[in-house]
Amino acid sequence: ESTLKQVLKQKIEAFRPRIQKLNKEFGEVVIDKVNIGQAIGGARDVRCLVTDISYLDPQEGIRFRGKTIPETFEALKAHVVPGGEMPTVESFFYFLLTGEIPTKEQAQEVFAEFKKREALPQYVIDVLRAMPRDSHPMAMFSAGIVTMQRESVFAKRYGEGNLKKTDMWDPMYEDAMTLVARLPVLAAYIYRMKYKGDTHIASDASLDLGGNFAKMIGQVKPYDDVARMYFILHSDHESGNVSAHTSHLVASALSDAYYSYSAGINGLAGPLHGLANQEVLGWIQQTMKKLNNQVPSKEQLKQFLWDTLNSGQVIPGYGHAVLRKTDPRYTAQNEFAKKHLPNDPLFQLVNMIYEVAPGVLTEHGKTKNPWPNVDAHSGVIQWYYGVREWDFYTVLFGVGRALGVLANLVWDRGLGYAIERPKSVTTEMLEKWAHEG
Ligand code: FAM
Repeated sequence: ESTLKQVLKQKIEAFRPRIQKLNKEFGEVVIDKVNIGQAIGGARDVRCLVTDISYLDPQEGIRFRGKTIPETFEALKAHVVPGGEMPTVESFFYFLLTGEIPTKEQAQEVFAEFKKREALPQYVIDVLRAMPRDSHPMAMFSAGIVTMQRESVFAKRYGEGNLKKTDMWDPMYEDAMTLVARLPVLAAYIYRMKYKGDTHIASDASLDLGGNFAKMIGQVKPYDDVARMYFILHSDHESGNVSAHTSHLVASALSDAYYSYSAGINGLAGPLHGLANQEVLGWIQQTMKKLNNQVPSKEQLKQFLWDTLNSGQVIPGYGHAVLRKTDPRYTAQNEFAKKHLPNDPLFQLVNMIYEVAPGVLTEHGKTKNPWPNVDAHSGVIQWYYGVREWDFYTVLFGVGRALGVLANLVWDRGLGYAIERPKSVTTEMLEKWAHEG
């Protein structure tokens, strides 16, 4: 049994009494109240989910296991790949799951586990090939994931009829490890099949998850670091976002990781969520095209922003349901780009949008947050390195998001979280309560 699994077992067992105590002794303590606006408005800000993997502060952004993004990178310094600047996804996943920084040996074990599990079954390839080649890569990604459900260790063990609730995290962990290991291979297969003439590059047994992904899609250094950075930055954003929440909801019915994460991917595919990064690039390119590929002046840019808003569209990459400041995931990418592609015209345009859009959005007066989110930046770095098939960008997000979602699902099972079942009311009831004040 791997060290990671042993550490997890001990951590989950030590943690469980805290949840049981809260539930039994303090279950009646009120932590929020809900108003009509929230019932109509997507349950915004209602505190009704629990996760210890990450926490999103409206002002400072995400913390993974209590650490900000710069603190996370600093803490994982020993796991930076030689010659690079980003830590391995393997070490980060260990950290997300356990809250502990792994030793070199522990990260090496995760690496070996992934290698053992990563091979994409032929039947997945057959399913992908049966889909029309112009299917959106997110539809292919989701289908590929759900197709592998037949291998779920959780579903099998549950079906055997003697799986104790307190042991459920174990097969969930097994499925999570297999999925995380296979997703980069699945994503790379889709990429090469759809966009690179159906030519494929074999997985390299010597490379870590990020480095191997870069190689399999046909990229060279420093794109391996771009891949590691993307997967880590996109991993988790607490529990209420659409992809994480959907996965948690589906898993709460004791559906396995394959069903749950495929569902989460379907939510990530929406333009208000993960698809925004593809839309940002589309919007930027459209803007450049109108100016014969010249970088616009600030005045011209301002006009384009207003044109977009006036036509009833949102400015993609700006605004957030929880954040109220610039997303530190944007900042981390910005720092990387400053170092590696300072003179890239699209990068310069992204910076110019950052100077102009918050003012325009503030004047427009609708959004609660005029600042950029993660998606305002991601496409531009991909484009620079030659990953120009922007349909594919959300798949990259999906490979990364699995790290957080699956860590959460393992803990959901470990702590025995209940099937989700919020209560709905009718409009007539709302009107009655509105009338009564
Ligand atoms: N451009 C124009 N209008 C915007 C806007 C933007 N970027 N962001 C919010 N608004 C509008 C919003 O549509 C709403 O208008 P209505 O009252 O007419 O419906 C109003 O401002 C209030 O919205 P809010 O409370 O500030 O935001 P929400 O919590 O409802 O929605 C987002 C949050 C992210 C869906 C929204 O800001 C948005 O549509 N942004 C653009 C798309 C995007 O970048 N999504 C990616 C989010 C990202 F972090 C991710 O999931 N990867």
